[in-house]
Amino acid sequence: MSNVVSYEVVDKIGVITVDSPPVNALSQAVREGILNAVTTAQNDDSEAVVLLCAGRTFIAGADITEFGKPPLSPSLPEVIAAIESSNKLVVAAIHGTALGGGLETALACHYRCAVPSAKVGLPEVKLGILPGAGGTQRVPRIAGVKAALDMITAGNPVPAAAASDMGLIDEVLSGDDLKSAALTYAKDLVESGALLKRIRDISIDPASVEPGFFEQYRKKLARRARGQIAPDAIVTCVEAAVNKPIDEGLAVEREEFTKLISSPESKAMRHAFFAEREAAKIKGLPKDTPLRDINEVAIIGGGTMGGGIAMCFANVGIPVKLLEISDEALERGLGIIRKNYSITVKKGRMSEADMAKRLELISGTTSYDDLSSVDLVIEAVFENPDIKLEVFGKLDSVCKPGAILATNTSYQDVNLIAEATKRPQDVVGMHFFSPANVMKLLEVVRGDKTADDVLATVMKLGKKIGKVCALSRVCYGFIGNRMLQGYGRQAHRLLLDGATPAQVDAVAEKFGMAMGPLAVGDLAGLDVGYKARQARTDIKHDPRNHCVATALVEMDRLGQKSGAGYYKYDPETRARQSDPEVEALIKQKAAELGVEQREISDEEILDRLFFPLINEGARILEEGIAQRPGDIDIVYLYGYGFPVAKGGPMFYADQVGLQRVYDRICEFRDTLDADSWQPAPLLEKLAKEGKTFADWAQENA
Ligand code: T1G
Repeated sequence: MSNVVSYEVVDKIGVITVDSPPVNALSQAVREGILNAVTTAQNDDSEAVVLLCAGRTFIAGADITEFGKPPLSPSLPEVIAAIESSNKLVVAAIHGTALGGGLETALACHYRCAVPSAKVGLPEVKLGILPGAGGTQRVPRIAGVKAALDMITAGNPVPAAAASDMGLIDEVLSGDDLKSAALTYAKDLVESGALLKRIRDISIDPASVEPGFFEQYRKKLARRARGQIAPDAIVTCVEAAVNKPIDEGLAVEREEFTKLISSPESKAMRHAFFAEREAAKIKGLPKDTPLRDINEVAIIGGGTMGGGIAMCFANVGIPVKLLEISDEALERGLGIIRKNYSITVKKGRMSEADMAKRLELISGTTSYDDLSSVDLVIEAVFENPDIKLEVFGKLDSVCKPGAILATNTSYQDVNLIAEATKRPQDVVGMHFFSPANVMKLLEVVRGDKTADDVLATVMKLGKKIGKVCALSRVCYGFIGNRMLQGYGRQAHRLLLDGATPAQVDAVAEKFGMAMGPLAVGDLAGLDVGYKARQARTDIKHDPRNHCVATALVEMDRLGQKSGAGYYKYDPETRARQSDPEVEALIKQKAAELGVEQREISDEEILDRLFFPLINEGARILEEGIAQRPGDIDIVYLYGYGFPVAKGGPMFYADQVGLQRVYDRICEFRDTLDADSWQPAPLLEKLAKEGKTFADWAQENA
């Protein structure tokens, strides 16, 4: 039939098999293949048709690489219309993940069966678009309006059992042989005289939706939109599913889809999708680099970080040993883990049995001798270089040959740590972000001597525990925290220059940051930076970069945990409130340092916060600390709350234009502070050549 879609009749059942690796995306060839097969089936002796996929998954959606190119016929809506209007039963047989256009194709079928491990979802919102082939019209017709909205606006996959409860799947199959189970199911349907169930024939009674429901739903979404426009458009479409006949609803969906697909937000989110996958690849490392087996893990240090990391492994069934210096500290650490899990259980997101299973995988010890069997150790002790070196010396003496020795340090020199052992090739950085069981980013830090198979193993393992990995070479702060310094510095300098904390944070949050820089300082605790500054006696700290923060700590205003920092916090709700006392303090500090305060525009705040990220990112690229600009974007998207609708700092820079970024940095250099605003040579070069970071990535692929 075609290279990627085949059709055969088995026992009077027509079987359409899509075989288009890696994920059976709906490329033009796949669409055409399915359309031809369905057309053929109309006139042969088959009694029903089964649509299934070879390989690891059912259709994972539209082919994202075709976006932005001229449309090729047949369109997905045409294929879907052909399936739905078939005069013979069409049954979708799902394994792996039926996503986006894949699920929409399945919803055009008259029945859907799935193996128990299958998942279905409409993840389009994560690409800044919406289901464009009937998903917004068909899902509410079978699953109900609220369930459909929750599913489509969140974009998360739903497991087969839950999908069956929602009516999205008619039959959860037993057994592992998808094809034979699906054939049996199709034959049973034929024998029982099952009707051609077309979702388009269902209509929703508008009276079943409470008055004001959509308006309230939009408000709820707006609170977490952070620059995204697709969620609101999804509500518009689902509203049309309720109030209009299906063909009109489909037209509304098409119109909204067309608007979104060409939006800057979607372009940014598609960039993020591919950058995330690219970041997992290490340049120069062959795809078939052998991996080390990781069957047991140990964590040194049972604090918030160590405990969170332990949970990541227990969550995927890997046994973890937690090492602490005393029984008391160990009990405290295990207690925090138990508390974290029980909160999840209380929220209804985990069963008691699941919690018990995970807790059973986490054991405690106070003796390094217990670590002789583990395959990976992650050190998560204090950021004190002497303690870290001592820990690695001990690990070197007790761990078996070939065990991977990782440090979770945020700032220390991984090469120095590696040299504390006789096996520097086995030492690597695994920099988790707090809370480690929640935050998606894992910065994998490659020491000068880290072995290839260690890197490959850690990247793979990172994905297994649900993290998005990005590789960094060794430097102070690695990619993320190194870049953050300029951002934090400018937030502080803006205060001295005349902006208020609320103004600075509001600009960052309007841009889409999860939280403004000063509010983040309060959340993390202002004492953290204070101690870090004190520990760095090797450099001279300019008071203009920290005097207000330092004064706040010395006034015991440590941030949220002490009820006040840059802001005052409501003890009940933790809502932040501007504090005139802080505004007076800022004025006083500015006067002491001879800084003349002035009115600061939002535009200036925006550029002064974000351009330092870009400038340092350019240095990081040039020095080879990061492999690609996309890797830097991934670090910021998953580790620092950068808005995905902006694609990450380097992608954002390309959209603003490197010439403008460069010019503005030069202007700040000349008018504000020459030390902080030296343009990175790579930025200057690309700006002068009229190029983008994306061009650089291509030239250096
Ligand atoms: N199009 C093109 N390439 C894709 C792709 C897609 N939809 N999905 C994955 N790939 C590539 C990916 O870049 C990678 O390539 C390889 O496949 C393996 O992916 C009309 C508008 C299915 C859960 O958003 O969520 O349908 O790096 O590493 O971890 O409404 O891929 O190897 O060269 O992620 O096993 C909606 C996106 C599209 C699904 C598998 N669908 N994909 O995860 O492998 S919009 C999606 C995924 C749409 C309709 C519309 C995951 C996966 P390379 P991987 P994985």
